[in-house]
Amino acid sequence: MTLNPIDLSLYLVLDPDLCGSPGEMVRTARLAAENGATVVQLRAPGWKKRLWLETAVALKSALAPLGVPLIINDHVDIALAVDADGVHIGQGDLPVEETRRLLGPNKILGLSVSTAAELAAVPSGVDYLGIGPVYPTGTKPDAAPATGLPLFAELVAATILPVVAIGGIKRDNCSPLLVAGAGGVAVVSAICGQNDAAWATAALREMIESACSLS
Ligand code: TZP
Ligand code: MG
Repeated sequence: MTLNPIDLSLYLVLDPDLCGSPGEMVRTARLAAENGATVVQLRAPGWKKRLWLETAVALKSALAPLGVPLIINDHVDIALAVDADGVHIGQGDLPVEETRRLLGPNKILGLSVSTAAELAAVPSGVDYLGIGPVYPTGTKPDAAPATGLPLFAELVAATILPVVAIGGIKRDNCSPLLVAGAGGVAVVSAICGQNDAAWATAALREMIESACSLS
């Protein structure tokens, strides 16, 4: 676990298909980090490990000077190999205990949760939760059913862990999630594949700031 709590407020999850290429993923990440993204996660289901490694190295070089943490989806070995800031796992990945043991005490560990039962089963060793999908999403075909805002709010209220909301989040629907207690919003298609990723990020950032000033 890190001593400094992670700023989850605008969490970009990269998508290779929407970005178009590994190089475009790195460019998107840099533009987002320069325009208000506070965390970047490399997520690339189906990629071979060599491409994971090369892209993670490039992302780390782009993000570290900007002070934006790099989180690796699923793969503890890649996170350790590139000295990334942490790992994000889902319910079907290595369990939290094993992931934490491999990762050591000083890296960030995030866990995806979609239901009250999954939330009740979260063990210690997790630094933050990704809860969702909150809204329907076309980006992750195997995603759990959307929680909707009322259940999302209940889940946030039932945990002391910082929560980032994910799934179908855009500029026009992010505010209620922050008002409900989320520490931030995670987005894929609201930034990846947008014509102007810098503008898309800055516009989301503006909505987040105004929602946070309400809550
Ligand atoms: N996990 C739950 S929903 C999702 C992930 C990775 C995809 C969210 O993508 P989008 O485009 O922000 O709806
Ligand atoms: Mg996973």
